[in-house]
Amino acid sequence: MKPTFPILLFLTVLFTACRHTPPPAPCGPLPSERQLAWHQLEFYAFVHFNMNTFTNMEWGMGSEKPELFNPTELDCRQWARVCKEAGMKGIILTAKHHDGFCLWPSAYTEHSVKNSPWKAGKGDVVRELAEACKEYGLKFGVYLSPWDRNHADYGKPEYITYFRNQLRELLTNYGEVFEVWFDGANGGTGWYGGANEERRIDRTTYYDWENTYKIIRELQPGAVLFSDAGPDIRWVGNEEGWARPTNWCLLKRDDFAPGVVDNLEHLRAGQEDGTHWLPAEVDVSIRPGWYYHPAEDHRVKTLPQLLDIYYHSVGRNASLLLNFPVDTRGLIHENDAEQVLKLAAALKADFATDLAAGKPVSASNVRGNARKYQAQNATDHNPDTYWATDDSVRQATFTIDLQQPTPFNRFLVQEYIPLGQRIKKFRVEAMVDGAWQTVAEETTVGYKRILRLPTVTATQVRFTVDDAKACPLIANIQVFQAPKVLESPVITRNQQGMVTISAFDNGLDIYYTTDNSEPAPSTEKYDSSFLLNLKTTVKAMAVDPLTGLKSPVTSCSFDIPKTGWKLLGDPGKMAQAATIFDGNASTALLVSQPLPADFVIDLGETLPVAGFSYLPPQGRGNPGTIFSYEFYVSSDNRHWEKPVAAGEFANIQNSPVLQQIKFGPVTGRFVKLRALSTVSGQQHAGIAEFDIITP
Ligand code: FUL
Repeated sequence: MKPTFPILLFLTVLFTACRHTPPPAPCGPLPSERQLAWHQLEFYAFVHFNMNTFTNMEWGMGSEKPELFNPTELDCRQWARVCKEAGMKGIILTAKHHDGFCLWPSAYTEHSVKNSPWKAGKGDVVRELAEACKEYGLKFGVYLSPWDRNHADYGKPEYITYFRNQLRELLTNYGEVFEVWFDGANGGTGWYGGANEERRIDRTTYYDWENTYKIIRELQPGAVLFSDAGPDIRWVGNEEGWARPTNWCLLKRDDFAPGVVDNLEHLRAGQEDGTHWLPAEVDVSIRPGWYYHPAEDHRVKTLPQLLDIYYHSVGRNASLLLNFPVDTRGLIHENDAEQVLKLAAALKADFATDLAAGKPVSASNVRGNARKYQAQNATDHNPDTYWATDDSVRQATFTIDLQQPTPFNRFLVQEYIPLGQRIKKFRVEAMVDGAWQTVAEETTVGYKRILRLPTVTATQVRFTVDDAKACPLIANIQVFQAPKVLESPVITRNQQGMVTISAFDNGLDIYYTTDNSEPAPSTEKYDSSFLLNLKTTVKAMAVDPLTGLKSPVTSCSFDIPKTGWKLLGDPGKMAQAATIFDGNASTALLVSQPLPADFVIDLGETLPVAGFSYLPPQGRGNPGTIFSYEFYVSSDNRHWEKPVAAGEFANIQNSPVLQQIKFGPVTGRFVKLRALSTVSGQQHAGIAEFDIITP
């Protein structure tokens, strides 16, 4: 029984230490309860669905007739289902966008669903979504545009009463609302009850925001308010899907107002010396537009793009508000659903196993040597416990013993933010073959920071705080080994006939064939671009050498090489001519000349021509997209007989994908594509990629 006394003594000392270790003092501005609850949502959906969906616009003028609003299969439960399956925590709906059309039967305007043919004017999209969210356990939020290009009183004090009445309707009749979203776009041209004029307002005073916010606090005390200036959540200063790696949840809030931002950088990175807790929300659309445009059906963001967005938002101390442009049926389009579910599956795989959980951990300093603040609190998956150091500490290390060589490529860390954001500088090191290697040197942490790292095989991982505003408090540390992103590779061939194949992730092997056979680890391994000067099909796939897992196969058919091809014509055209043969869909030739416009191409040799392919410019709004055309073949560039093909690229406006036109073979050295009209009547025609089809 000898050890009993020392153990008792030890326990007594420990107990005393715990009792007498005061908690850390708060540091700087702190989050409110509603902000803390919002931080935990991390990933939720935006839905842009409204009048613009039916007019194919991004910003309506306000003069659109309610009769145009008529979804054929509207199903808010489908939206909720997709969002739930994607791991999102809520949905924010554009109840009213800048054109003023209301998705609920507001008592204060005729410009709403009640005058639309949808459900014979008896429908209410806001209600259907609020109910669907409830059914699927999602939070529900509203976007109410302060700008209203429909309302006759916009710009006068009367409009503020109208705006507030609408806010009251939305916040009273549809259950709990978690976020109210106010856009910064405000004032400009509009219909304004028929006035058709430009109206500017003073963005700092017109809405009397302080009193407008009071309505929200009164009716929905738990809701966070979003705008360029908060007061609860700030815009991140871009609509591309990223925050800065250095990202403070702090801002000098009084220097900003909705729609009044002098320096976007402050919104992107926050301000270390900010006066208020004002964290960033990253809003981005899954397509180029916020609203649905059939022409963007093939431009839904891919898994690698969505992963970048996730890691550049949630991984950088911001939340992610990902937009679905619900389509004219009233559904999240299947292409969008497919990509977001791929994202969800990839994230699940990335964070499947926490390699730090249950492993021995140690810290260079523990506050008062107290159990309450021990290192283990950071790996216990309990967000309410944290590892803390003594007050004077600004540098500290935290080491995880992985116990055996373990590959890892993700490092996740969270500060205990109820007591403020503190860390200014940190490092991650890995013990590889008995020596420490620095794998990351970073700045802020905040609510959550996730680092994507090259895979290293380590026996220990060390997190070092190098500088902080006050003693660091760490709620969570996790380490993961994310699998590779095995998307099918991209194959391109340039005018010189050089083929490039790229995979989306680093460290993957690519295998390919050039004879239409199936690629496999036994076929050619790709290491750099190669020459392919014949007509054939290239197939490729990516393989993770560590796991043997394979991507789907990409198959790409190339016609004869274009090495000697020349676009003939004026120097303006010639300057950009190469872009139409470069195999790069995102570069295009646009010519400004009255239609009809001719594109004459010298193939360099006499060839049998049995068709051609045309990819229109891929920029937004169908720039230069040819609609009706004629196609000619000539042996000498002087005698152009009748067109060998003529017609319209059917549905090219809605679906600006590769067009292939085939005809009986004709022999010639020169071909001419004549643009007779463009889709939107523009007087410039354009080409992203051009090719001929040989028999
Ligand atoms: C912008 C608006 O003008 C867009 O139409 C969209 O609603 C986006 C979320 O915010 O600034």
